[in-house]
Amino acid sequence: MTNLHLKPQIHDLTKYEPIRNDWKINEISQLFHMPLNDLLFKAHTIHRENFNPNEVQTSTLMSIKTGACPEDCAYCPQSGHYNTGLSKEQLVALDEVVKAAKTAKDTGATRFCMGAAWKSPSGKDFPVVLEMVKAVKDLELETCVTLGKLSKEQTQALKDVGLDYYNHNLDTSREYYQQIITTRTFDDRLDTLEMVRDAGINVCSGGILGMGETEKDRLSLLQSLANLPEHPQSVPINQLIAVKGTPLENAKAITSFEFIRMIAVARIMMPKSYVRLSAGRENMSDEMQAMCFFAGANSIFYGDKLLTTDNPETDKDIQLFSALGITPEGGKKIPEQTAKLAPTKKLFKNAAL
Ligand code: SAM
Ligand code: DTB
Ligand code: SF4
Repeated sequence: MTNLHLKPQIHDLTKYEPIRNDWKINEISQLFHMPLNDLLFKAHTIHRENFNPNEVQTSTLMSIKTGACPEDCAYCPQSGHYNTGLSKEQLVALDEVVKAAKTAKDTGATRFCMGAAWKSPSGKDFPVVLEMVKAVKDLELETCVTLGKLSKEQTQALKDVGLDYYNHNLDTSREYYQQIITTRTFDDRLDTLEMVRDAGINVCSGGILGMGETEKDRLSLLQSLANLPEHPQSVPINQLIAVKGTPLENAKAITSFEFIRMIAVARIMMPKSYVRLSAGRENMSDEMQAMCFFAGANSIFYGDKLLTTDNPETDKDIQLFSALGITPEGGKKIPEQTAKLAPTKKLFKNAAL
């Protein structure tokens, strides 16, 4: 006798999945459309095989050069093509970066990511960025930079100073790319990713959901990421922050279940990558974030600011971690004085008994 409730069989959902770089769009679509409980169970099982499910990696962002970017990315408040009220700034000073990195470390972050609103780094500013990477590494933090398109020499110079990660997102599908950005191509992005990978720097590459793309575009983005010669070590999944003044200010938001499904599918397709719940957490409930962690997200941007927009306050994230029994990866205890945790702690003391 068949029991319909047991279909698909539990062993189908817990089947060992090898690392693959040949995903077909119809397979990805089948995953995406599984009953939610089956999809979550499969993603979580794979997550547990590869990671401690109660640890989340924490990265803090800093904008080291803000605004007036020559690129026309339709989502970006920093593009010089749109009026979003941001003023053009110069590269920040090295000591400001060191100060912010120290604060990030003291608050419990393990990686410090520096972002610049450039098409590509200039000859004048690039050596200063190398100094920044060295200085942040000296604080025993992991380093990440996102500077736009790189030359081969610049990539090697970043490797030589010990850069750990380079962030360079594909952002959307190849098919939808030109609707979002006209000042560069999808292939330009792949070229830089190839150089970074070949130089032996860890790749951080992901995208944005909620830019008016179709479901097929979303699945195609995951396909492009997972079918790279190596899975990116880190995969940031951003929910669009619809910033006033950008062409996407009125874009239709992705639903929470679609977003959670995307996280689960990313986890299944790239089992050993860190999947980062990135921009957009300000608009997510605690419960939605908890479901994303269950579905396999295991990294966040941590700190009150992303680059130019707001992120949940540090204390709020500490409370969320506490409520979920999650600890920041790296074994570092978040310092007590940064955590105004009294109510949550009390709640937990009672609940544990
Ligand atoms: N200029 C570099 C580049 O584009 O690679 C680095 C900085 S850029 C701001 C880094 C990433 O931030 C983008 O690739 C995009 O995924 C994300 N981003 C920018 N604006 C966003 C927004 N409004 N909502 C969500 N993510 C956004
Ligand atoms: C990524 O994927 N998201 C981050 C980081 N990489 C550089 C940036 C999010 C930016 C959100 C808009 C802003 O704060 O300007
Ligand atoms: Fe410039 Fe990066 Fe913003 Fe595009 S996403 S406008 S490249 S800062």
